[in-house]
Amino acid sequence: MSVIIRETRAIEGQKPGTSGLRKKTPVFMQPGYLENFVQAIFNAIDGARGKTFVLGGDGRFFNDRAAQVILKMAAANGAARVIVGQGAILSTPAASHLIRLHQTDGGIILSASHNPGGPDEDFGVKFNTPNGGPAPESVTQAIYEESGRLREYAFFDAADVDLSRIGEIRLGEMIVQVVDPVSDYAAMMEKLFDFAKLRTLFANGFRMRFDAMHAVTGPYATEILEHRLGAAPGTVVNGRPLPDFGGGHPDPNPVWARALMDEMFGPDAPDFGAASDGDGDRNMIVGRGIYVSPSDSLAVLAANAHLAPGYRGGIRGVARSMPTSAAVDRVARALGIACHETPTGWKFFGNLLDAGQVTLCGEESFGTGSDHVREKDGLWAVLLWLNIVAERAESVTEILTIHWREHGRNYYSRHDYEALPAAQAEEVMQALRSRLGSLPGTEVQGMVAEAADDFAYHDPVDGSVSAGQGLRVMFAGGSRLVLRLSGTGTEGATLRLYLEHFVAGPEGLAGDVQATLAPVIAVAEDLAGIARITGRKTPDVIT
Ligand code: G16
Repeated sequence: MSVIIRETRAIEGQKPGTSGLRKKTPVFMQPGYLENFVQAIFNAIDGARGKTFVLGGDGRFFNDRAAQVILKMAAANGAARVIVGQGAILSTPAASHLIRLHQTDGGIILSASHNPGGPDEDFGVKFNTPNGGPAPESVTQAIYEESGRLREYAFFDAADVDLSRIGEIRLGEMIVQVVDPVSDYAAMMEKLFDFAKLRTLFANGFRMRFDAMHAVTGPYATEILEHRLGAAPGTVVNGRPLPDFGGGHPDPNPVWARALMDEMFGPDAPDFGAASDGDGDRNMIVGRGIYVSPSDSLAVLAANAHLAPGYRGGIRGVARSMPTSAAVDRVARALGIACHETPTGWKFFGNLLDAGQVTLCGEESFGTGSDHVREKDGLWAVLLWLNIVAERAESVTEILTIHWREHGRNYYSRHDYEALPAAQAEEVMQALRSRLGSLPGTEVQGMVAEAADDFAYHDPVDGSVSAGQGLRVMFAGGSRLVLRLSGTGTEGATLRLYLEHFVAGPEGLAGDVQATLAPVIAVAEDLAGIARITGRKTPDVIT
């Protein structure tokens, strides 16, 4: 067993996006590719010598192989210890928690999140910093520069480490500490939520369906919901993680979690439905016959968080990504707390959370979380919802309806156009960008534009500026459209159009979402010309 230095060519284009580096699995499996990126991570953080890291992933195809490579590279780079989930499994929020719990020097998470997995699908690697959160732009930029520069990587030539048993194993000088992926996370949830109350809820016949989508939350949800809270066996469906997620998209939205939606809108719907994604950081909440949009979910959680033990003292502030609806802004105003608007990407919440300026944050892309970790957290959101349902003794429909009556309703939808030729997507962006300056004060199809810009974020904590984060047009009365390019797709370009329209109520709170948004959709076509430029008549995915 020895450290060997292997040559690698610098591989172009390994720029980490909104959530680490995501590529097709065969790209990651090319000789030296994963190794190049991992070495770049170590180089970018001044080496791994003497450091401790967390390692785990969502179990998708190549997860196990990649974990072995990373362990051997960590050993060769002089790391002192790597804490790894049994079987190389850790959900993203559980990894974030372990980084914080053990005050490590960061962690490497293997996942392409909600993207499909398998030999021909997607794989991903991301680095989280010692605060437990995704690396900020300064770090991802340094990794990118390193990956284009380095010519060799260090590798420890040894047999694979047995990750199937909990305990400590030596790999050269380094200690590999294999831990149960679920127990520390479950213990944290017990502290944040009223488990006794939730046990009573289930004991009294409350019925729930949790769709783990054959992804990483299966074991977490089964342990917490069925074993610790006494939910009926079978509450968790698709609970066995599979390397290809059973062939589906592990993406908890009405399109990809169709079976759950059908059940929740069917004749024998349970009281509560939820789903989580590949790596466990996203969530979707569905009531009996009612879908809760992620933006509304964030607003309801902010308004009711004080009902759960972990947030009894109230919340200090909230943050949402720019494309997320302004529903939570209205709650913040009512509570008299600050509301921050950040670019898309969980990493932008990190500074605000670390500085204690916000307690809850969320994104339209099915992400919600709090200061308990530095990632969005799917099961956490589900448990907070359950805690609120139990405390209020009301259904999801009642909670949402009462919320809209009090705060008004921000009708909201996102239209995705996937796998577009990059030049076409850029042409659409440019069509709108070129008109931004002339829009304010003008009327487009009967709607008055009040403001328009290319969103730039000024981080109030470290003063950094992130420009070019999405084009937005705000209309009188609280309507808005936003256009941006996805940072997580792996095939061509994905264009996202976010649509919003505010109704103060009490009339018009129960309208059809797409019909209510029709005027904003028409204005978007007028301004950006998506159909005209791309030839696409309808979006690929509507959420
Ligand atoms: C990642 C980030 C999220 C972000 C999303 C945006 O999600 O972690 O914070 O909202 O990407 O994706 P896009 O750029 O495609 O709109 P995840 O769940 O994929 O890690």
